[in-house]
Amino acid sequence: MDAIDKTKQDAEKLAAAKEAVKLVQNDDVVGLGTGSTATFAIKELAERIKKGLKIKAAASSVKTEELAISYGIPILPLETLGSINISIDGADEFTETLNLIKGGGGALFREKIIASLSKNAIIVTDSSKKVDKLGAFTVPVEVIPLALQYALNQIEKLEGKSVLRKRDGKTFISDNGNYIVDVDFGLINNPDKVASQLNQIEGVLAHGLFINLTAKVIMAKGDEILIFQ
Ligand code: ABF
Repeated sequence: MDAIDKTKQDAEKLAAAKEAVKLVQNDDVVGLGTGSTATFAIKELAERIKKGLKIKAAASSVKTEELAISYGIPILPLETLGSINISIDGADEFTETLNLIKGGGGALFREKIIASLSKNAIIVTDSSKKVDKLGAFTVPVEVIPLALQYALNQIEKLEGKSVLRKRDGKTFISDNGNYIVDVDFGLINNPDKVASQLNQIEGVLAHGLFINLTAKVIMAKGDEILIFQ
């Protein structure tokens, strides 16, 4: 992952977000991601709505829902949706094969539901997120509280080093009332295998390995827009 300064990184996030929002069409149901890059996209979408675009949206977190409502974007309850036309979300890492790590913001479960429902799941990133192999960023795993110790034991058997996520000194609680465990697997040679091993642990609601869920990554690098699909 290349280190880039924050101003440059924000300019790239905005450029990628703008490019993605161009793909939204009238009457689409749009899945809204979480995080700073997705926030740029939500603001851009709000601008297009002001100019007459008609859409409805589904939010991947309470924070995103509040933001969207503050911009007057109509929100549909996720549980009522059988499909989503297009979703726009960020990522913590991605590879050219369109595998991702997501969940740094703790919204991985709803983000995964939105990506799974989406006919066109678009990821928007700055140039720091592209990696040859996933795993420098730890894999977030959302665990139902009463299964915590069991899940930690099982993750240890997979040779993952777990850290229970804290925020401001307190245990972080997801929008769904669960814990997030950040797991260091080192660089991951076989993300498919790790994803399916994590899926088999009782009490794991979701993990941040997004495999075969992405249609396109739009990455800005300086003044360039690069598309991976
Ligand atoms: C969400 O926000 C997450 O899945 C990912 O963890 C994070 C990326 O944040 P940012 O766009 O702020 O880098 O998309």
